[in-house]
Amino acid sequence: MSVRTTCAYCGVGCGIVATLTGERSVEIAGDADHPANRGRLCSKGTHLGETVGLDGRLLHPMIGQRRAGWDKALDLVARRFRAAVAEHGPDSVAFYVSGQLLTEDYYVANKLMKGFIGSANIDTNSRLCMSSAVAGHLRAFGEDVVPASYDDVDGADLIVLVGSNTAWCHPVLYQRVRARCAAGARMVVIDPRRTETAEEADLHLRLRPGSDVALMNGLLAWCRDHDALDRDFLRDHVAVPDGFWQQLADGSDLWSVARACDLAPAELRRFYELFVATPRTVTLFSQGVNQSVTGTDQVNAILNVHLATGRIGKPGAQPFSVTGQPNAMGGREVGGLATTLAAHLDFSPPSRALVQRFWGSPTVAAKPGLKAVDLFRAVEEGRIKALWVMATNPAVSMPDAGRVRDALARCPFVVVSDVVEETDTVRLAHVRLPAAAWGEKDGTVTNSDRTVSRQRAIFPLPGEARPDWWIVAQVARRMGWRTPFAYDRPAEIWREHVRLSTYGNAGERLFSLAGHAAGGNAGYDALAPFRWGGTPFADGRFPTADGRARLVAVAQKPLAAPLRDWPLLLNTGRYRDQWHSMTRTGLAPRLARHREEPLVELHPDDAAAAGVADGGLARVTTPQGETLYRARVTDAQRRGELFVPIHWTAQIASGGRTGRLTRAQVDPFSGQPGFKSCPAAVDAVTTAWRGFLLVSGEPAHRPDCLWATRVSLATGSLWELAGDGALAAIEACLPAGERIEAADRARGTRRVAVLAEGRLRAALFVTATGELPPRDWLIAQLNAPAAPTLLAGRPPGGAVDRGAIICACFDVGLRTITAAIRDRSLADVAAIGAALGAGTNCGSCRPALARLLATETNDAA
Ligand SMILES: Nc1nc2c(c(=O)[nH]1)N[C@H]1C(S)=C(S)[C@@H](COP(=O)(O)OP(=O)(O)OC[C@H]3O[C@@H](n4cnc5c(=O)[nH]c(N)nc54)[C@H](O)[C@@H]3O)O[C@H]1N2
Ligand SMILES: Nc1nc2c(c(=O)[nH]1)N[C@H]1C(S)=C(S)[C@@H](COP(=O)(O)OP(=O)(O)OC[C@H]3O[C@@H](n4cnc5c(=O)[nH]c(N)nc54)[C@H](O)[C@@H]3O)O[C@H]1N2
Ligand code: SF4
Ligand SMILES: [Mo]
Repeated sequence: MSVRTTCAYCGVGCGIVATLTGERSVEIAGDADHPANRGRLCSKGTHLGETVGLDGRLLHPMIGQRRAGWDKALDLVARRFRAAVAEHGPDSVAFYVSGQLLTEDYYVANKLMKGFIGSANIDTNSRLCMSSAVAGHLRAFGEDVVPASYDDVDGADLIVLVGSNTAWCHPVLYQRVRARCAAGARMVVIDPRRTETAEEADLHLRLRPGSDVALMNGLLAWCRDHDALDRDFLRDHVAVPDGFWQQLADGSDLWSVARACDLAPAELRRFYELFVATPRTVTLFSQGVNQSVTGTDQVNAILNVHLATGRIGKPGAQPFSVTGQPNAMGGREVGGLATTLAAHLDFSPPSRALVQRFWGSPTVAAKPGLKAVDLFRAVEEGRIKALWVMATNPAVSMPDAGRVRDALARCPFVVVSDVVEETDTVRLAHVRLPAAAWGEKDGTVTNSDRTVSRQRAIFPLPGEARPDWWIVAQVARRMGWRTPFAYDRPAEIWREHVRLSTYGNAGERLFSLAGHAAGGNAGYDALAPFRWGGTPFADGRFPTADGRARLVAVAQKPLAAPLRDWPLLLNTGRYRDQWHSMTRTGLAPRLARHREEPLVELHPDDAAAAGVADGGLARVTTPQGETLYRARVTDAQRRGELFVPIHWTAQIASGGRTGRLTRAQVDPFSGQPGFKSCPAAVDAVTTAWRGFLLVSGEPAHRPDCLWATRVSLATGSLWELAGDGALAAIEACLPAGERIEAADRARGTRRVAVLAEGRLRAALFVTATGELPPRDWLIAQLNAPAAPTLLAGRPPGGAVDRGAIICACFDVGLRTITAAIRDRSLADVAAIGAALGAGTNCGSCRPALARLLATETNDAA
């Protein structure tokens, strides 16, 4: 049986054909007919099948540590929310939801909070993700509409990627960008880091973090001075505030901008000239722009340039804010942010009246609710008496996450709906509700380019898991609103959502799903991907009162000089093969090996100053907290700037807890936190020993030492370790069995292998000063008959070490690739593919392959 569905992960929204191969196993292929990906998938999508097992799943409602029936759990939730509202008013309760809910789930949660409880205290993790883009769109266009589509990428001659590591975070869209470049388009990357995306750019502007407004204002001034404004478009379709051009003149000459951005005037000029010469330009942006305390201004600086040069609403000429989560866009459509009401309506009296009439509800929230950071502040201060978290892990992903965790621990009543049993947030819940996961749910998602697709169930619901919409509707009914929440299936919710989008909408709101509810339940089941909104702004009309877009005067804010105690800036972001807090990608062995440990990447000069060695441990400290990382010394970082990943949690590692480091400063318009730059310091951490533990299955207990990170394997788990204490505690993690041991006092090494029936069950390798063997061969020995060279950590014939896994699809390591490039004189990425298979499936590793080719050829020359 094959099911057409949509990927669980990013906002590209790739179509998948999933073929059931067993009770809980599935074969994943790209859907050749889906407009978002035309059959392609990245490493994460390709390996979705490794994440659908039931180990670690939350399968029953839990009250405290006790299993409870659904009736009991739902009654308790309804009673506690009702009691809080009765005693302290509607604003004493809150929902914190997620762009990983389906549209139908989201719609019901929003309806319950805003229309029936009567508060707008429902905010979403999209606040942390693209609320600055939303605020920027509202200021410029009057409605939160992303005008671009993926087809515009296919039609662009210049693609500018601002604050986006597209190759890693929107990989299938990135392949479309590269295909366009192969056909002659240019690619400019604006990012302080030399990412794999930047490595492939025709021009990489490594600007000073936070200087994007200066750069874009400089571009706009350059366009004006070089006769590149679209005067007709400005006259007919854009409102320009008084004094806009005079204000822009300040500090927008090439030299001042170059200084502000820490760029060479010549490279800046090259970008500006390229832009002026290329009418068909798409500027694609994401978190490097949004996640800033000046994020909304940065968005408007980009939109200003596109509006003033008429590069909007035309094929191949668009600003393009891409969304991160699979249904971030759907969340915006239903009004899941505390600052919007529903269906792109706001809290104005006529909008409220309209929505209230449509819902037939007793009340509608009168004002915007608390934005995420304020919401958790209210929890901390005891103003929120009952909180319901759905499909997000705020104890990890909120800024200053340690404080959020404390706030959750103090909240009188916390409900968490999740698919896994243990997360850093779930741990703090009074009631845990088992949600249906990807592969079990039915509904719709909207991707970055407004394409709505169905997610369809592949498996039956396991245990007592239920879809999120069902759980919310059940609570609503038990709170007394039976009829408005009498849904039996997601199709009914979808039809209501479609009707609301057209209700009292004679074209004032571009968001309309008119015509997409037809066909009843069967039509919903068969719903093919479609894009709403056509080509917005193609006629130059904008959804403002006067039909004009707005230029918004924005000025570069002064950037603070480094502080004495916090001389560095901490930048945070993503790895290619992990998704957020790793509750799902962390299960996939093939995804684990790209980057096994959380790294702090830092410039050689900063490493030298702090005494940090490549491959050693380093402590990153900020005013909020501290945590450890493995150090990677690299000139891909600018001097003075650190980069760390957001993925590792207490479930997986003792260190790498990035959320604790970040600060809760937000953009004043959007409330989005400035995750990308936080004052920080780094220092070296030395330990008495370093080692690794390899076990079939899980260790007897979790290794407890200064550094312990878990890596999923197909046959068990690998733990990278470092510490000072005695090894007895670590050895206690080994399973029982026949032991073979070796020790070398001089080098402080100790090696233990545990066998059962002659097969390797576990191994512990520790060293005080020496080297540790590569892990690959030993991993392959797990459960195999013990080789005589086990304790040497290498095969009888000598060393084979594939190195870090570059190609996750075919499991090809770095050393294998470099050797093949050298020995077989491979000249391009295609030749590597032909020789090793690497890069020929999902293509996510193609930038890495290109870089290996470049370094190997350089070394050879
Ligand atoms: N593999 C993977 N893919 C994902 C996700 C994932 O967890 N893993 N998550 C998804 C989600 S929800 C999101 S929101 C997207 C995020 O996708 P991206 O926005 O591409 O990802 P990030 O790594 O957060 O940050 C992007 C870049 O912004 C740069 N940057 C930092 N400061 C500045 C600055 O001041 N100016 C500029 N111009 N750039 C700056 C950073 O160096 C970084 O390379 O990814 C989605 N896709
Ligand atoms: N420092 C720093 N912090 C960041 C960012 C950054 O760049 N830097 N990026 C921010 C951004 S853009 C984002 S989007 C957030 C992401 O942060 P989170 O949303 O906290 O991350 P996830 O790990 O995706 O959490 C999703 C949770 O929902 C569960 N889940 C999965 N599917 C379902 C389902 O169908 N139903 C239910 N009920 N639960 C489900 C998962 O098990 C998991 O626990 O992080 C933000 N935090
Ligand atoms: S690009 Fe990758 S993660 Fe994103 S939707 Fe497509 S397959 Fe999934
Ligand atoms: Mo995001």
